[in-house]
Amino acid sequence: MATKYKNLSDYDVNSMPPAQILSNQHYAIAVADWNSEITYALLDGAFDTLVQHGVKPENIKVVHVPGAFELTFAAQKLAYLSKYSAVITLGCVIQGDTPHFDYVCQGVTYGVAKLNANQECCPVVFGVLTTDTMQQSIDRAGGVHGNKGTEGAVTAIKMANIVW
Ligand code: INI
Repeated sequence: MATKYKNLSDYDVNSMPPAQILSNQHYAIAVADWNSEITYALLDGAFDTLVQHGVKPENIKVVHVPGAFELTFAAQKLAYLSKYSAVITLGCVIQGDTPHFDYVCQGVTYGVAKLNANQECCPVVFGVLTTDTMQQSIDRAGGVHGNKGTEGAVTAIKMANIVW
């Protein structure tokens, strides 16, 4: 498992673009309200990391959707506005007693992957936790394994600032 080797909040600060550049960029975050005790911690991690690197709080659009399955629609809407340097999706899907988990995970994973393959307005970052237990999610939402939201923000900044 990846987090065995990497803390989600660890990154090389020196590899980030200067705050001066980021202060002129707009970012969007789509966050699912399912398992909000987790996803709001991811939101804090993503938002704070963007601001820490120079993005102005007023240049960060946050959109709430009911569940992870709805993240694709929100991300598509936001991406096609062609206003944001990147869109970050944040969600938390936890294994239950039925195959519903697999369908939600599959839906959002495929949806975000498809968005990245089929549009060039901006990158869409996958900040969705898919875990077997609530504890595994807690550990990745500001716990012992860091914060997936922080990783999402760092990824968004890096993707948005690649010189092609
Ligand atoms: N949505 C989540 O974000 N996390 C979950 O763990 C979850 N579970 O377990 O069912 C979940 N389901 C709701 C789903 O994302 C949609 O909102 C729903 O199916 C309506 O489209």
